[in-house]
Amino acid sequence: MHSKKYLVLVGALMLLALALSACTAVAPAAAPAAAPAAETEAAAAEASAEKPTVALVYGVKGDGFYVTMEAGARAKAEEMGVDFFADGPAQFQPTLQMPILDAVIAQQPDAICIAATDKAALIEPMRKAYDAGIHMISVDTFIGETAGDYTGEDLSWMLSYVGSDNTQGGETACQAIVESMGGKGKFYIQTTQPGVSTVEQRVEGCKKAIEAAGGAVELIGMDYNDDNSSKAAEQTAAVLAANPDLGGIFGTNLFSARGAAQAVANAGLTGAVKVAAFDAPEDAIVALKDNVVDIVIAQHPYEMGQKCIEFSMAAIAGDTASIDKRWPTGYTIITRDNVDSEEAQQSIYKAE
Ligand code: T6T
Repeated sequence: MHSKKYLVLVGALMLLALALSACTAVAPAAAPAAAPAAETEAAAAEASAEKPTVALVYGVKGDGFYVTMEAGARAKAEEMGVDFFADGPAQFQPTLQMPILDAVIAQQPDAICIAATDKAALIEPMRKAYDAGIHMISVDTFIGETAGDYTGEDLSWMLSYVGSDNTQGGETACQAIVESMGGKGKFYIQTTQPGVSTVEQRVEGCKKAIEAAGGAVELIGMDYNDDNSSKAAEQTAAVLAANPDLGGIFGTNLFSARGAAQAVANAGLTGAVKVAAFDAPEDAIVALKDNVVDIVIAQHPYEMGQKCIEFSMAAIAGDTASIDKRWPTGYTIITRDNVDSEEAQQSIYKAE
């Protein structure tokens, strides 16, 4: 499929070159040159009508993280002359994301950037896209059991994994909370679902930070909220009620942290329970300023979207050698000390 489009493009360029040389080298024979020029125009028009197309399949609709990623991808696509479209499920669920991926494959884009909602369930559907001749790139989440390393044989058909270093992010978040708890006390984690690569790694990183406290910090529990902040708030409220001496909470993503922060504020425990929020929607920044949240880990979803378009275009042009199999996007760590800085303000996610 790619080759057909690009043969047309190459053909058009060759015809254009021929027409130009006909105009300059054989200037007196102007009349016969008119026919090839007309043909060239038609071929060029056909080629430009066949601009490459890249699709983004994100994790869930209306999540500021993916809204920002889509904005980055769209801006880069416009800059590079790429047709772009994006879609994703109403809930962060593989069963809802798979039919969307199938519908995207049916539209035959040249490349797909995808945030897989489950690291196992999406492998076969994504492989189907690759078998249909579509270049495949992971954004945000990865698939498989190799921690996002696509250099091995099994997943070598995946071009790249563009996303945060989530283990490191989780460790940074929890180190900060352990420190603000004075290195001791009870800790609780709010997370989304099993099988989601990003939040799994954040939990892993957080546990490292807790273990580094040498037993003085106790992880009393972890709940799954299904990416639902109301459920996260209810679960956290129950834990707070049962553990009035809780010291710290890690919310592993936007919805987990939102629910945890609401529960802490509702229980009148602002300041007494330290909260780390992964992701940076506007309300996390407000909670930080209000003392409800103590650290916000802002990912760089806009850059993820941009990078994915760049890598897609390199692949479409046949230049896979220039594509990094792993492209870690960084973080902006936001605290009350730097929240008003330009960098922190720029890293706040878009709401729409
Ligand atoms: O934290 C992000 C993303 O990195 C994760 O994979 C799923 O949740 C978010 O989209 C935030 O809601």
